[in-house]
Amino acid sequence: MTAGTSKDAVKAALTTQTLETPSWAYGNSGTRFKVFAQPGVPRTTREKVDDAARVHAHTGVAPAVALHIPWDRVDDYGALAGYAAERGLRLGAVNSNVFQDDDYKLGSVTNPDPAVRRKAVAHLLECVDIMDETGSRDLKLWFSDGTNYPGQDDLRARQDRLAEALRTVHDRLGDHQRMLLEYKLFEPAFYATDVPDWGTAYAHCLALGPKAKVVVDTGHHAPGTNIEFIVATLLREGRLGGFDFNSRFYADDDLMAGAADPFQLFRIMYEVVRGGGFTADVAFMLDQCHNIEAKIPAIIRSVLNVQEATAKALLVDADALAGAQRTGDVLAANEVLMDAYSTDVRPLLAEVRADMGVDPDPMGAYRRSGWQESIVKERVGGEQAGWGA
Ligand code: PSV
Ligand code: MN
Repeated sequence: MTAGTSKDAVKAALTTQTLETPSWAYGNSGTRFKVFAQPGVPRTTREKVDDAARVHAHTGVAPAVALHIPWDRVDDYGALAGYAAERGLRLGAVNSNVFQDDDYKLGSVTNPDPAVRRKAVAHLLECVDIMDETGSRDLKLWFSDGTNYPGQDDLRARQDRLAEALRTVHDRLGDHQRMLLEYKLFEPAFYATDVPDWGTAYAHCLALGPKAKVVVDTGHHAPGTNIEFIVATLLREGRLGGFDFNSRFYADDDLMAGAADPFQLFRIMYEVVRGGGFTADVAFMLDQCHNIEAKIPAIIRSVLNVQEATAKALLVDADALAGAQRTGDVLAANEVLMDAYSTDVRPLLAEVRADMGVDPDPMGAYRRSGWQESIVKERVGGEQAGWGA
C-alpha cells in the first residue's frame, strides 16, 4: 500500500478479486494408490454446482465454477448455466481432458498417429462448442503428452504436431474466448514432457496470437522454482491467462492453496498486484483435490488463504519499497515486504465480508449451516462423482 492508499482502497481491491473453484474438487479423489470415498459427495454436475454455490455463499468471492469435460458432460449446457445462475454462479473455464483414454497412451495432440491426433483435436473443439453454450471465456488445455524413454519419439516433431493442433483450436475461438495453455514439469511422462515449462507454453502462445495465454499451476514446478518471477514475466508480456492455485510439498500434491507455503503465495500475489493483474483479466482458479479432508470447507479455506495473501500483497507500502530499492537499502526493502506479510489481515477481511453481507467467519458459518449434514443425509444412492467421472 502506498502512503496515500487508504484502507478503503485495499478493501475495494479485495472485492474485485473473484475466484473460480474446480468442479472436480467436490468429487472423490485420491492418489495412484487409493481413492477414499466421502459421504455426501455429489453424484451429478448440478450437485457439484450446489456445493460451489455454498463456497460462494460463505466467502462472497467465488462466483464461478470450472468444468472438466468429460467429467461434467451434460445434455444441455445452457440449462446447466441457468441452474448455476439461479444459485448466483457462472460457469467458468472449460477444462479439456485428453488424458484418460487408451488411445492416448503415446500422447494426444502430439501422438505419432494422425488418427489419434484428430480425435484429440475433435475433443478440444467440442470443448469450445460447450463454451459457446455455457458462456465460458476460457478453454484450459493441459496435455499429459510426453515420452518415457530417450528415442521413443521425435522431440521436434511432437512440438510441430502440438503447434498444429493448437492453431486449429485457436482459430475456432470466438472473439471473447481465450485458450489457456498449462505446463507441467513432469508426470505422467517421465523422460520428456511436451509442455514442461512456462517458456514452451509462452513460445506456443506467442506464435498463436493474443487469445492464447499461459496458465500457471502452482504445483507444476521443480522445488525451488521462483514462481513469482514467472508470474512477473508473463504479466509483463501480457500473457498471464490465470492460475491453477494449489499447494505442494513434493510434486503436484494438489493440496489447499497456501497450505504448504503461504509466503510463496504472498510473493506471487505481490507480483500480481505489482503487474496490474487485477485489471489484466487474470483468472484466479483453484485446481485441488481433497483426498483426506472434507471437501467444501477445504475449498473455503483455500479461498480464504488466497484472499489473505492478496490482502497482504495489497498492503505492501509501494512508496517505501521503491525508496529503499532506489537507495540500495537491502534490509529496509526486505523489511517493507515482510511488514506487509506479517500483518494480521483477518480483521480487515472480516470487515470486507461484513460489508459484502457475508458472515465474517466463513469456516464457522459453513460448520453452523448444516449443509454438510444435509448432503450426507440426502445424497444417498447413485454413483458418486470422482476423478474420472
Ligand atoms: C494436471 O495435473 C492438472 O493440473 C490439469 O489442470 C488437469 O486438468 C487437472 O490437473 C486435473 O485435476
Ligand atoms: Mn492444473
